[in-house]
Amino acid sequence: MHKLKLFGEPGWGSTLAEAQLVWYGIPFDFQRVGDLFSEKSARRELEAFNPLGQIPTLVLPDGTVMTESAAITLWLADQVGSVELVPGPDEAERPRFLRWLLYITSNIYPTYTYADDPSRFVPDEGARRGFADAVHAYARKLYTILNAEAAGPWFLGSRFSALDIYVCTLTHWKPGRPWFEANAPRLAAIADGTKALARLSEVWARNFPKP
Ligand SMILES: N[C@@H](CCC(=O)N[C@@H](CS)C(=O)NCC(=O)O)C(=O)O
Repeated sequence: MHKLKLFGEPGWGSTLAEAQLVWYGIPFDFQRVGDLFSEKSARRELEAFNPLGQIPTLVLPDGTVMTESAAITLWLADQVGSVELVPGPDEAERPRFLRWLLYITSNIYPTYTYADDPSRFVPDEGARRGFADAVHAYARKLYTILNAEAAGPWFLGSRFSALDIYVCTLTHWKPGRPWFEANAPRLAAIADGTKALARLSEVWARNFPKP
């Protein structure tokens, strides 16, 4: 039987899926896609599997393609029958977990989609800067709300979950670690705690080699 194949790029969104695969001990092949914004061929090759040209893209042994990191998160937990990263249906933390997982992927994640390369959405070159600034400001507001919801030591409180993997990954992106430390210190602390987990150390070393 073929292994799972994860299309990704170190430090990009594939980190979210990679960390969970490693956590569960699920074997997978990692296929680097290259820089999706600057390499046209990288995007073209990925689009054969995911027409949106986004990572993570996970191809299952039977050829089924999974995209959307939240869907992958829930599916992986189902596959292993584990509640380690995803609170189960009977757990009190389940509603908060689902709310904030979807909040991250449906509110925060699109700010990167739109502002990473505003030329895709704003034809007028002179308007791109203002658009990107507005989207970045909105992202900071979204992170401030997320920070206020973080219980500590983990996002859900005493219970570690996939949300902490998201927080650890996202705090490596814009608006940058110093901003998180100053404005979203609970998220920065969760990132530190998650980065210190021996079970994920190889994932962080591969994806975020610099501190
Ligand atoms: N909703 C998707 C978003 C994935 C996503 O935007 N990934 C970024 C990399 S961090 C990407 O592939 N961007 C390329 C693009 O938007 O064209 C998810 O949660 O998996």
